[in-house]
Amino acid sequence: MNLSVTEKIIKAHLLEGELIAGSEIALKIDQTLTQDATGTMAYLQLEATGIDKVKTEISVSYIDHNTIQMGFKNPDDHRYLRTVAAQYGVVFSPAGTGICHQLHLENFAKPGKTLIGSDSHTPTAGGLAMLAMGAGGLSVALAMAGKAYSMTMPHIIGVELKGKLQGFSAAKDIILELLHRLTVKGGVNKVFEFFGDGVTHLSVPERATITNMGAELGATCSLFPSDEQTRKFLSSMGRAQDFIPLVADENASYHEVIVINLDELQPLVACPHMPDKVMPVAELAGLAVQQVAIGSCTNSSYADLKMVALLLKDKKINPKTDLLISPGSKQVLAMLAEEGLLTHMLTAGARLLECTCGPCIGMGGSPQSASVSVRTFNRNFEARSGTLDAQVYLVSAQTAVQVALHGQFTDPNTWQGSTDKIELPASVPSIRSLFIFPEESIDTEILRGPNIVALERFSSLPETLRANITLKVGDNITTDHILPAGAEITALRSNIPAISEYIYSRVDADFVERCKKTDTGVIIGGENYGQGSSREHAALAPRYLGVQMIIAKSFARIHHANLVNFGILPLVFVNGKDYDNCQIEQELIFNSSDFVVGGEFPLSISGETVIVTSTLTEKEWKIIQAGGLLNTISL
Ligand code: MIC
Ligand code: SF4
Repeated sequence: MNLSVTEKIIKAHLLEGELIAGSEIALKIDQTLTQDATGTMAYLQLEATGIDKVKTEISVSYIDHNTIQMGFKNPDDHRYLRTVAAQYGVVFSPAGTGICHQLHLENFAKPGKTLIGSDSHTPTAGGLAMLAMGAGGLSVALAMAGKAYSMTMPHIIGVELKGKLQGFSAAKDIILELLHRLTVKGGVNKVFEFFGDGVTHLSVPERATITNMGAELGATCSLFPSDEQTRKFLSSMGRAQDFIPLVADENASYHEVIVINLDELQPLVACPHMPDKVMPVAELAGLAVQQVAIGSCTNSSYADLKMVALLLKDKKINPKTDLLISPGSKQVLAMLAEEGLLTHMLTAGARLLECTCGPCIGMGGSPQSASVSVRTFNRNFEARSGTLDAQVYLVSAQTAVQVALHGQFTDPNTWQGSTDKIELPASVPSIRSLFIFPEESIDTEILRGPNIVALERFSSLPETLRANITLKVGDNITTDHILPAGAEITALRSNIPAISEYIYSRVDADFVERCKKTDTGVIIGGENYGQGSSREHAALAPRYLGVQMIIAKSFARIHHANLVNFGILPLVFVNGKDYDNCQIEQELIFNSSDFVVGGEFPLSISGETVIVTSTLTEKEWKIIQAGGLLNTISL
């Protein structure tokens, strides 16, 4: 049988199931990663499993999302994460060391291995030929505890890259082109596997930009083969021993093949407020821009930032435009410093931020009111920047630096400066000594602060569920809509009672009060409900508020899994008109005995029969009936 790279990795890790798209499979997980905003919950859940030490080859806990430390909450969370890591054998990456995905790529990712991470951009490591997937914190905790990871066997889509990027076109434009063609729901339950002569010209960090933002397609993950570029990257990182060659067999078959001709690709931009609202940069020429932000797990590598520094050299950014730069890791920062490149950035007028997520998740760096902010990031959901009426555009680092210099979008045909490709040196300074490996830790007990509130177990699903519709929303609702980010709210990630007060706060200010007035709630959603961030709080906190069912037109993959993990029943409308008829406060009655795995079944809304279905497996239905995954675990 001729296998793709994806199939080879899945086959080597398959514990249950078969390589049949759409069926349920369970995989052995080699590595995990967590970050602080989702990590506290993941480790509280790991503690609840009662195991002594993690059972993975390596698990890493990164502090990169909330490092603002206004008050005791974040520092307490960081201390908890450091001490719990030592206890359970997890590598700890202190605040400021870098962004989880960039650091993981540089230090731990290995071709052919499996990785799940409590962050939706975990597929970044697919740039190094890993099967790397985002998941909820509980799923990651169970993988750390040695449990198999259950998922739907994805359809494997081949993306053939032909030719070579020209001029100022960048890897970012390849993924923007895919988003343009497929939309933010075009990748659900699919893996995007890249091949073709165009692949050989892309460095690992460029590949990682693409696999990172495959998350915006809703994809399970994306990945590249392990080839000469992979070998070069690993050897620069001082990890030549981690290289294995891994390419698809000749004539490997893909469910579908998409072809992108790199020679013809021009600089692209995703317009407000969705990553798939893509158009050529040239069409926006003349639009004034008040802020440019360069960084995030998508575009903060050494090559990205060196290119930015060289284009800024001996120039000044436009005085009406603010330029923020956050390097992806201290390794990148140290290299820029050693080569004198920071000077070019600083003297051009850029502001240098810490090596963290920063403005990407509204941790500072919010734009002015009603202004235009151009970012090299991966998400431009409304209000995510922290400024409700800001217009956020997503571009490559090449485009961003041109915008900062001109104070507006301009036609790429007029851009000046070198387009030479920047290569990583053969060997780069290691920052591994900054990680705290468990054997080196001096922490002997787990320290918690008052903001860290123990987990609640939820009750099982009753035979007859009577509930009221507490909210109705439209298509493409993101987990940022459900639970906004930003410094103030993210500081409450380890405190479910407190954070639940913010659920849907920017969509419907009365939602929480409405939930409090009814015992059990139901949310009605449109297509692709729950896309975006993996934050399980977007399921956990609604469950805490009494939501036990969501009926939507379709669901995003990670959020669907999180709903199951916390015992919320995700159902799908069979007839679109039933969605139209639903209204807040209507009463819903559902009998568990009517449920059919893989089939259609009735429930009643306001006395009318409505036919629904679900994509739940037998196993998932049992988890929902038990009131969530933790209630079913025996280790
Ligand atoms: C994001 O980019 O939305 C985040 C913040 O990294 C999230 C994780 C979180 O909400 O903590 C993600 O992508 O999963
Ligand atoms: Fe951090 Fe932004 Fe990447 Fe999420 S998308 S991990 S917030 S840099």
